[in-house]
Amino acid sequence: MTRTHVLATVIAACALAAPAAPAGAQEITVKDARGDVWREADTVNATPAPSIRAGDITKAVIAHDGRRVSVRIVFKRLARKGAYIQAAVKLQGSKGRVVREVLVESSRRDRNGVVRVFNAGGRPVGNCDADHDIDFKRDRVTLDVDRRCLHKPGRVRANVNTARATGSGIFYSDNVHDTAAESLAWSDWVKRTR
Ligand SMILES: [Ca+2]
Ligand SMILES: [Ca+2]
Repeated sequence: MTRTHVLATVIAACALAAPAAPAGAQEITVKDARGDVWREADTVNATPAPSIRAGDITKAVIAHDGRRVSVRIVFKRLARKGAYIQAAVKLQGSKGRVVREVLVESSRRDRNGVVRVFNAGGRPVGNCDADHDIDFKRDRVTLDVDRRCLHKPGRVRANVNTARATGSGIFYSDNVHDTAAESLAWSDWVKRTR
């Protein structure tokens, strides 16, 4: 799903509170560089914007226990409440390599944000229990899904890309894996704890 596509998509009007990763969950932390935000005037042309702090990821924590897979994305500064922000997190389970994309978005209309889950082909996945939380004060976005959405894998890994948009339609993007504008990389695998 491209960002243009995502922007054009009507945001559903529902918001759920997301619990933090349960104590004892197996988790890994992926650290990202600071000052590696990109400015994207369209879906093709991107230029480095090292002075931009809003939307600059500093780390992501991926956790996996017997029930849920969660990803917490921490920013140098997230955005002002009401701005359009997007966290696109792909999760892959080791069992059958099933991929789900968990998309969290907030906007002026949906300040607390919404979460939706898609399959690898970009089609919505029903019957997948997903929660999210956008914490503007602590500059973080958290999401989690029932691991049954990934066919109960023994290990999972994640790909994390984020973006925010200005009122004039300029995107600023970052990912947790490298200093590129967008990344297809996967994190290390995260085993489940019982
Ligand atoms: Ca960063
Ligand atoms: Ca980065």
